[in-house]
Amino acid sequence: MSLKTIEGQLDAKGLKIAIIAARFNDFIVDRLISGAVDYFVRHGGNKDDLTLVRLPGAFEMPIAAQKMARSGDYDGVVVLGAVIRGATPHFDYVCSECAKGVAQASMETGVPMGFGLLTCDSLDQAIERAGSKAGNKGVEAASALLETVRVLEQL
Ligand code: INI
Repeated sequence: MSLKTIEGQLDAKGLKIAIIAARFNDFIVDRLISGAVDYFVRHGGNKDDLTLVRLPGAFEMPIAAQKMARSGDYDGVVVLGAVIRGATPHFDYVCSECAKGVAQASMETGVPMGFGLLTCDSLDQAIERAGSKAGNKGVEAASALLETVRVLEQL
């Protein structure tokens, strides 16, 4: 039995992508940005079709994601940041508002968004996910976005 299946090709050719990145923990986030940019370019994307927006922290990213998605100028948005747990509950608010806001912006606008927000208990965990032991979550977010853009085109 053959099953009708819709899948996305990992081809970034011609796509206009917004990359929204936090300045907070920039030495980690810069590695996520490099990973995402490298991924798009190695999958046929043009660097000139990528737009990078820097914002203070993860909390500010959803509003920019929403505005860029609403502009109609982008096929997809990838959000990159790193939240590292401190001594107070601040971490929980920043993580949940960022996740909720990005999901809401994506659903409202119909523009797919890759969610590359590290939510770590320690700096070591963040380093591991920014291009070392546990890979690069910027690459994973870029890849998930690309696949989703190409699937949505066919639905
Ligand atoms: N923002 C981050 O992106 N990462 C963090 O680890 C973080 N911590 O831990 O505080 C953080 N806070 C700032 C927040 O995103 C806002 O920029 C700030 O509250 C001003 O609105």
